[in-house]
Amino acid sequence: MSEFFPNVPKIQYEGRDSKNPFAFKYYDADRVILGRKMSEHLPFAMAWWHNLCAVGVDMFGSGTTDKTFGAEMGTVEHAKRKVDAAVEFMTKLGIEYYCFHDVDVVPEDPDDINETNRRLDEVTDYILEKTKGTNIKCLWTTCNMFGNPRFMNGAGSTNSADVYCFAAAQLKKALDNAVKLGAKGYVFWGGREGYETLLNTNMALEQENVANLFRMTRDYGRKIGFTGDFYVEPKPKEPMKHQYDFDAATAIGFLRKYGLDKDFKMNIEANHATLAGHTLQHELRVCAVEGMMGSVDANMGDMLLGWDTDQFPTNVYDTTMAMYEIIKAGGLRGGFNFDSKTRRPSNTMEDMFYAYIAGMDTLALGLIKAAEIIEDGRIDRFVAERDASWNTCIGEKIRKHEVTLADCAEYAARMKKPADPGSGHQEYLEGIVNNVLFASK
Ligand code: XUL
Ligand code: CO
Repeated sequence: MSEFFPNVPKIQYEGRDSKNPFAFKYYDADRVILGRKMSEHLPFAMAWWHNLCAVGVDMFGSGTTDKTFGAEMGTVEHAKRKVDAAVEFMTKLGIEYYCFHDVDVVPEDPDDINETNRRLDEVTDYILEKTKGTNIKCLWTTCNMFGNPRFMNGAGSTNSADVYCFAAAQLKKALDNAVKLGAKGYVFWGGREGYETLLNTNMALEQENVANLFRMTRDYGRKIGFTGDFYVEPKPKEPMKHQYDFDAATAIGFLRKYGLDKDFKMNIEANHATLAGHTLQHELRVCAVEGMMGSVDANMGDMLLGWDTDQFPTNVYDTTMAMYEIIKAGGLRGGFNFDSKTRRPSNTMEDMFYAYIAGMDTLALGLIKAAEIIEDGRIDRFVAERDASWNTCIGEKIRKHEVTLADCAEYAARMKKPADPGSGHQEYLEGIVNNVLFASK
C-alpha cells in the first residue's frame, strides 16, 4: 500500500482542534448535514492531470516536482505506475472519483492515433483491474483537444475538416472509455474553441461546427449506452483571446439554440467564473435558475494575478456561498473535481496531500456554514419580504400575464406615486453571513 507515499497515513477526521497535518479538521464523511451525509453532499474527485502529470512547469521554468513514480516518463509503464499512485492517493484520502483527459492516462503517439487508442485500451483495462473491489470510479472523462499542434486553430471550431475528424476520433474513443469505466459524465472544455482575431474567423461557421460535434458525440454516446450527462465547462479566455463558451449564460444559450440542453449540463469552474468577471456563486445561481446545475471544478484564482492559476480552494467565504447555491438547488448531479494544482514551490509528495486536505476541509466548512445560513433563515426571510409586492394583486396579475402595459400604466396613474420600495439592507445581510461564519459554538 505505502509504495508511493510512504510518509502519509490514511487521512482521518480528527476535528477542528487537531494539529495533525495529515488529518481532516472539518471533513467528516459520515456526519449528517441537512439530512445527507457529508460524503453525499461532497462527491470529491481527483484530477489526473494536475495531481499525477503536472510537475510544476511554468512559462519561466522547468519542473520542480518528481512525478516519475519509479518509471521512465512518457512510457506505458509510467502510465500504469500513475494508476497505482492514483489508487493509493485516493484510498488514503477517501476520495471516490477521478477525472481525466485521454492523454493524461497514456502518452500520446505523435504519429499514429491508432497506437494512442491501443494504449488507451491497455491502460483503461489496467484502471479497471486496479480499482476492482474498491469504491473508486470515474466521475467524468474528457479529451485533450487543445495541446496537440493540430488543434492550434481549434478542434470543433477548426478551419480544417481533417483536423475536425481527428477531434471526432478522440471523442468516439473517449465515449467508448466512458462506458467502459462507468463514467457519470463527459466534459467539453473548449480550450481552443474561440478566436485570436476576428479578421480570420467565420464565427457563424465555427459555432455551427462546434454544435455539430456536440450533437454527433451525444448521438454516438446514447447509441452505445452512455447514460450520463454531457457537460460544457465555460471559460471566457485562455488559451484563446475569446472562447465561445464564455460563461454559463452564454453556454446555456448556445445549447438551447441547437436543441442540446436536455443532454447537457454545466461544469462550473471557480477560476473560470472570476476570469469572466463573475463570482463562482453567480455562475452557480445561473445554473440553478436554468436547471443546468451539473458538476464543479473546484479551485480558486488570485485576483491580483488575473489568469487561470488553478489554486486549491481555501477561501471559506467563497465555498460557503457556493455551497449555499448548490444546497438550495438540490445538490450536484456530478461532483467536486479538484481542477487545482499545488504551487510550483510546493514540490513534495506530502504537499499533494496537504493541498487536498485543505481543499476538502474548505468545501466541508463551506457546507457546514451554508447549512447554518439556511437554518438561520434570516437571509431567506429577508428576500421573501423584499419581493412581497409580487404576491399582491397587481404583482400576481403581471406574473400571470393577465395585464397589459396600458393596465400597468393606468395602475401607476391611479397611485400617482409608488410606495418606497424598501432598503436593500446589503450591509445588514453581509453582517449576518459574518455572524454565522464566526459565531463561536
Ligand atoms: C482548463 C480546464 C480544463 C478542463 C478540462 O482551464 O479547466 O482542465 O477542466 O479540460
Ligand atoms: Co476545469
